[in-house]
Amino acid sequence: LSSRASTVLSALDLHSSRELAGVYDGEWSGSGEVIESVCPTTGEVLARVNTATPAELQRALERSREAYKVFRDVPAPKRGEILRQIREALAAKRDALGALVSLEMGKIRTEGVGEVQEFIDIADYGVGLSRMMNGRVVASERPGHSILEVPNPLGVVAVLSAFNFPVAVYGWNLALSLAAGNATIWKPAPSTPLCSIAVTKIVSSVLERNGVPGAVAGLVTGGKDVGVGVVESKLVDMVSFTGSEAVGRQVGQAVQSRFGKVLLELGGNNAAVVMPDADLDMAVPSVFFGAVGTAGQRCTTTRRLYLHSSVVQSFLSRLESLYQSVRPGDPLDSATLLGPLHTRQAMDIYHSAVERLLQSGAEILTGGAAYRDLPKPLDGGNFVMPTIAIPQSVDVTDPIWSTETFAPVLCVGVFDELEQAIEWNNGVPQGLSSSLWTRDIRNVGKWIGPAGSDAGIVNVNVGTSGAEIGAAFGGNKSTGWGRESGGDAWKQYVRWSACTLNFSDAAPLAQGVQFSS
Ligand code: UN1
Repeated sequence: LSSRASTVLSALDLHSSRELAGVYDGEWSGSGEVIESVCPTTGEVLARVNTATPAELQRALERSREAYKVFRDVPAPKRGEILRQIREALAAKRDALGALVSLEMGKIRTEGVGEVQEFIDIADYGVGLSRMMNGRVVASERPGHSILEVPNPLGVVAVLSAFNFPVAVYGWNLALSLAAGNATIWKPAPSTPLCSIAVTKIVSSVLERNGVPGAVAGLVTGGKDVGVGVVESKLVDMVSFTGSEAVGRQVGQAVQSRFGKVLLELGGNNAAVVMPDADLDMAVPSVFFGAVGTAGQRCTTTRRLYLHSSVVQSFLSRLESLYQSVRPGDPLDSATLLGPLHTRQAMDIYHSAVERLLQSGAEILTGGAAYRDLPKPLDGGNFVMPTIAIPQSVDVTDPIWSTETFAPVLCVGVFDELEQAIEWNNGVPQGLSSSLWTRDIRNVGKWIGPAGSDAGIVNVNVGTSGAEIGAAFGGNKSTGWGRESGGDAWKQYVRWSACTLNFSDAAPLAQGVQFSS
């Protein structure tokens, strides 16, 4: 192992000299297919992980169910106290975990650390929530009656997370699910097993210290079979899935067909709209971060840029020079702004998107190719040039505009009226994030109102990516309508009981119905 990688792994006690166990259900196991964690920056194999066999998966699911039965009786503020300790344990390892995210996923260090911070933040939120998951008392129409709406623990929540946020997305779910009194079982992306093992070690040590069954926060690594096994299991009450629209559709249907609950966070195809009165000193660097940050691999990445005709020249010349100044580098190096794509397949997706643009007659303003002749060890990495393309026209039904390409490819269109830009913003299947740049309050009103952006995230003078945890995160339409982290998202992680209590000496029926002879 390179010293670059071993420094990061040893800080978290992940020794890759042997194969790592990839299943945790109170005990560590894993004797299934071996998956490799490959560093996207260098191509180095970081570790081999033993995934779950079908029998190990089944046992982990059963243990989650048993753990739920214990944990649901722990008072919510006590659960919050455990979450507070998890928060402290994460904070103590913040930089080390952030570096691991950077090493294994490929995002730059500050973003890796930021992602761990997001977990810490949502844990804080969950601690507070543990004393505020209030139900309601509803006025009854019958004398001597009360109606309560009671949030009870739901059961087992499975979290299927994507490679691009290998820590935070699990954190959003775990914090709420744990506060709500559930057991959570995590099936991470097969390409980021180390992040999930490191996080699970930190979480499970706190659980064990508190005498709570480890399967309250279980882990099953693996490929598609493990994912399917989790999704189809009746032992799982809710499946929270983050990933592509194609897989999300299968997950949604599978869970729905057994009447489970499902929470989907699928593709984003997010637009930034720049009005004539926008402050370009803010807008240009923000669009740059939104489109190039995380090498274009956030669900919230800016993929479409709609410029008012009066700002096209100045905006694009400034944006282009930022694009040209950016250099690929080791994401662990604090000077790097551009890391690699996560996998080789992502490079293929990037190349075919560029190819499709060229075939349609689009102008490639900058980028359009992989980097060549990078020095060792970066020559083994998945580095591509951030790309700005100007298609011949804006046709949001064309795949150029309507598909999410998980790579740094930004398509530019020009408009004259805000209404036109909103129509384009809303014209794609996805509806995750959107961003308007203006100083005119009238534009703001249109943008956030009934005829405005139909995305779940509707920003003004703030880019499409980089949301805080306080508001519910998620998108509409083919993004799947799911909401995670802040806001009212916690209400999905409980089973609501509507309880009508009769304190009177009579048993009247509702609506005045008479049923006596
Ligand atoms: C994702 O890309 O799946 O808003 C999540 C953001 C981050 C989370 C993104 N807080 O960009």
